[in-house]
Amino acid sequence: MTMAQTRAATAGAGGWTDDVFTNPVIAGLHPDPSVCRVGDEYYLACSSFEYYPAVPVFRSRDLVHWEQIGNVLDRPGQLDLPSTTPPSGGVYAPTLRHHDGRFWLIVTNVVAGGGTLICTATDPAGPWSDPVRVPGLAGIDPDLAWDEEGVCWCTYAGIEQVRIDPRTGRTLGRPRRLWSGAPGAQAPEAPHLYRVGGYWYLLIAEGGTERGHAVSVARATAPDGPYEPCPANPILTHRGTNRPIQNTGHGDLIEAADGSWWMVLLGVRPGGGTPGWHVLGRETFLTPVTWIDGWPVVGAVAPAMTAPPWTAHPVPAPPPRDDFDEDRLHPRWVSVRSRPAGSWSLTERPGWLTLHARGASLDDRDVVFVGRRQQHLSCRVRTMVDPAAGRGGLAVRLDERHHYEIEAGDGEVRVVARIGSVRSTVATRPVPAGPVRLRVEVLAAPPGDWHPGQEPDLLQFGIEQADAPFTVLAALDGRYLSTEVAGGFTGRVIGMYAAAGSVRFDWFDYEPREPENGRTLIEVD
Ligand code: 6LW
Repeated sequence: MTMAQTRAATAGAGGWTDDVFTNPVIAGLHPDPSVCRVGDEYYLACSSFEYYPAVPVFRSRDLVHWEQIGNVLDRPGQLDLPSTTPPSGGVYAPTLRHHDGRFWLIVTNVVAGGGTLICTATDPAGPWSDPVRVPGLAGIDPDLAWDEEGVCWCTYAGIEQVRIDPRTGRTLGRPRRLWSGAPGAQAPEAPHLYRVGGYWYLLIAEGGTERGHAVSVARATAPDGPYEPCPANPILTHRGTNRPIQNTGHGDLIEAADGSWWMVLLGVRPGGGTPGWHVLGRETFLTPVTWIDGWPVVGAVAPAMTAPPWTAHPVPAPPPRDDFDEDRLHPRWVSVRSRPAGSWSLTERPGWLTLHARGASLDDRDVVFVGRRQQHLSCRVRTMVDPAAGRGGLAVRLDERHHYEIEAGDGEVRVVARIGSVRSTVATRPVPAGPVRLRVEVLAAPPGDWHPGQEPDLLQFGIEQADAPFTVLAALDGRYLSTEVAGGFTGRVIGMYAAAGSVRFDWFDYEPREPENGRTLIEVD
């Protein structure tokens, strides 16, 4: 990799210089992207698992710069994730389409009593309708496609298909097996169905969402087949390569306003030594598609790629600091499973976010937590916490069994690490009464220093005081907050929490950092 490519690989979300854009276009925990176009605007939705609100929705004018405009399931009644929802359960793999003047979103809620849900909206920023349930559908990764007669075909993992009435959720007829991808390949899933020219194309993922992930395609002259597999399958995979982006799969195709074709897909950026740990979850990437002999052809997905000729619509990045001065939270803020009224307030102390503990800690499924996805391999996260009436702080979380936090309360701050069944307080420090500034510095390992056992990143936890800009209390190996260690489908989320009483936060600041600066190690004090 050249230095420019290395920069691009680690730069974060959808930047661009001259004629090059950087992948991922939506960094951090944003997998299973599904995209549609209305005129010259693009809309994209992706998975959210146990986080609430669910199914983030983005808008773009160029497929490269994306702005989050809302969430599909963002009010109780639309979605109630019980505390029995396991990590990586919940809401995943949506399909977003525009048909008949409306946006349609179909998604699965993978919890007992969940199932397939369909929501509609005229404005993709919301409000979205209450979900219509599809009780007759027994598979994940549902897709919706309409034929010329207006018949709606729902295709899902397996790969199976059934006609449905998307307004009522009623299935019409019996599901039929369409195609299962390559013989012997695991997990045929993520189907999307498109009419292009004289054919119906069935795009699927196969090989599992780990390093073997791939995209394959088949075509037919009718939506229900029979399907003929593409002789060049898989049309995209990075398996067995040394490419910096891995696990590429779960794609969705889009024809741009200028007639060019593109694929959005998920991938990961593993770091450190062997076997490589990815810590940000599965992210959304963009890559061009051409058509040859009636088949889509997809090149390898690179950290820096030639931008679409019409790429010129940067989206203003949200300010790094959230001062909690507005009367609502930005849609990027997520909580774990739910955000019950009464557990949080922006008005109790104006200009502060107040969190009221519910007797649960970060080890529990109903912790009171408000956070955002970590989107950069290196970043600095700070918050000002007032623990006068409770105990809480700043956490980096993968799930209930994998998290690091710095917590203030009872006259001290402490750094706690939870890794699987091991839980340990690794540092404590007395602090004067009053608000405390907490900081987490995430330092990506520089690729040049590679050795087999190297950690993907290092997380420094500490406090900022008037006479000491950053006192590091603990530096912890990032591999234990990676998907390869914790398992599951998610990635890191960094945020504020209350473990006891009422804890108030004046501001929260998330600042991307250049990985090259990252290794300016500060000694643990
Ligand atoms: C999703 C499946 C997959 O349902 O992972 O990578 C699952 N693909 O299609 C969860 O995101």
